[in-house]
Amino acid sequence: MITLHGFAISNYYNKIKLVLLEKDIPFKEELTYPSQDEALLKRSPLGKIPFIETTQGCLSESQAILEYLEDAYPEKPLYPSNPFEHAQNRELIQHLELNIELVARRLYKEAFFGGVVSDETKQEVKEKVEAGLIGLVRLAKFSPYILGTEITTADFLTWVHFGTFGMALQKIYDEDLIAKHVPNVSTYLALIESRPHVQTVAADRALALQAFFKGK
Ligand SMILES: N[C@@H](CCC(=O)N[C@@H](CS)C(=O)NCC(=O)O)C(=O)O
Repeated sequence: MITLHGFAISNYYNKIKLVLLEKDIPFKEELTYPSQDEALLKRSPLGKIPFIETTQGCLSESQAILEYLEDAYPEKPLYPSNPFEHAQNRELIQHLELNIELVARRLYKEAFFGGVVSDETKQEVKEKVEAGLIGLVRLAKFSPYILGTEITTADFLTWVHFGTFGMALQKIYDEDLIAKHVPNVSTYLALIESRPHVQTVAADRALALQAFFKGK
């Protein structure tokens, strides 16, 4: 049985959890916080979460974990079987990660952790995130799923990431930048949120966020 380590406010954690649930892979969750303890560093090289524990050892880096789950549990595929379409799925995921999530992450210090981000950084991040969202729309089909008629990994990841950076963008800019650039995004998100496993991850995330902000 797989053990998923991390905590439910992390989007990287939630992305693995949602895929485990959607693929019907048995797993248990273990609350683990990032740390530089030697014991943790042996399981995740920079002491980050999430990581999974398998009978063969530990794996970190959420995208590598997803690829492993798809290869090791092919019964319920979440990527298209056609190699080009599979690559398009990864293309969208990588775009989302590199050109939006990692850019917006520079705001998290102020949006979530009580720190301060300079106005210069806020302006730079806004320009880059908006360009990233416009690029995402160029890749997306929304017919009705992000890359076509079937739900795929790209949809689950879009939902998870939109939830986290959407919250940060709203807090910092007091504006819904996702809705500004992604046409009919609320209809699309409602479609994804109609799935019971998505609702489970959303409910667990809401509880974890409540506890996190209470402790601030
Ligand atoms: N590239 C990693 C990123 C994981 C990551 O940034 N995890 C955060 C929590 S969301 C973390 O552990 N941060 C603690 C740290 O940076 O020391 C992945 O995709 O799994």
